Amino acid sequence: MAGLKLYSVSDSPPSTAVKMALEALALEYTNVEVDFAAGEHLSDEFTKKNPQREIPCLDDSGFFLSESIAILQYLADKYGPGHSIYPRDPQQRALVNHRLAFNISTYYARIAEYAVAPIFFDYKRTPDGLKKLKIALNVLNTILERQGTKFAAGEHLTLADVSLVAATMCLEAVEFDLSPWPRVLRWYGDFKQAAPRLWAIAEPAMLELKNFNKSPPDLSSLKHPYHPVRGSK
Ligand SMILES: N[C@@H](CCC(=O)N[C@@H](CS)C(=O)NCC(=O)O)C(=O)O
Repeated sequence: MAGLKLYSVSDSPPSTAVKMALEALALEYTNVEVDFAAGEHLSDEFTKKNPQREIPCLDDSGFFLSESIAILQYLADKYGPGHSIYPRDPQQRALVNHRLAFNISTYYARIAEYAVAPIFFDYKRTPDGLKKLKIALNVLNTILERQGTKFAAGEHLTLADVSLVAATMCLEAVEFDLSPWPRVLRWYGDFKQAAPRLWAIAEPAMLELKNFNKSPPDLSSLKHPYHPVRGSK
């Protein structure tokens, strides 16, 4: 089908990052909500689109792409060349790419393990997980402090902020106290103020996660290949 189609889940942080980038780049797209609880992303049909069996997945007229970072970069390169969201200057772009790599390898990875996975699956929030998360927060706080800029990779909002905010909203959802990381707290608040249209996309996802954190969804009929499902036999 012609045009952009996004396979996403409404409370998914990486899906939220892609939706924010689509909005920032003023791109029209068709959203396809994937039924995670029913394991739609594990189906043979979805596996043909994304062998990783993960959400989000972009379909650009038959060109399929997963991994939110790759999707953000592709959208900006193809549909927003010259847009300040993904600067062309090699060093500025390298800083954006660094923040994106840091997010996927470390920051969101630790948030996902500590804050998000225990909402949905039979995992506990452990002291080790907390220690690793705090180290990642220390790093982001230090980057922001040393750089002294409003946004994560400089004075302009970039893909780095979009991706890192989608991760940080999970901490807000689980009511994690960010006050020991004042630069992170300030940057997160600044983003909400500076980009209300983007935050209007993230906030409902954050609130959905917040509700699920208080009252976890019933995934007991999901036969998950690797996550321990709560309440399953
Ligand atoms: N690195 C991937 C992570 C994607 C991801 O973890 N998506 C979750 C939903 S938020 C998922 O599809 N998980 C598959 C599963 O738990 O079965 C990205 O940034 O897009």
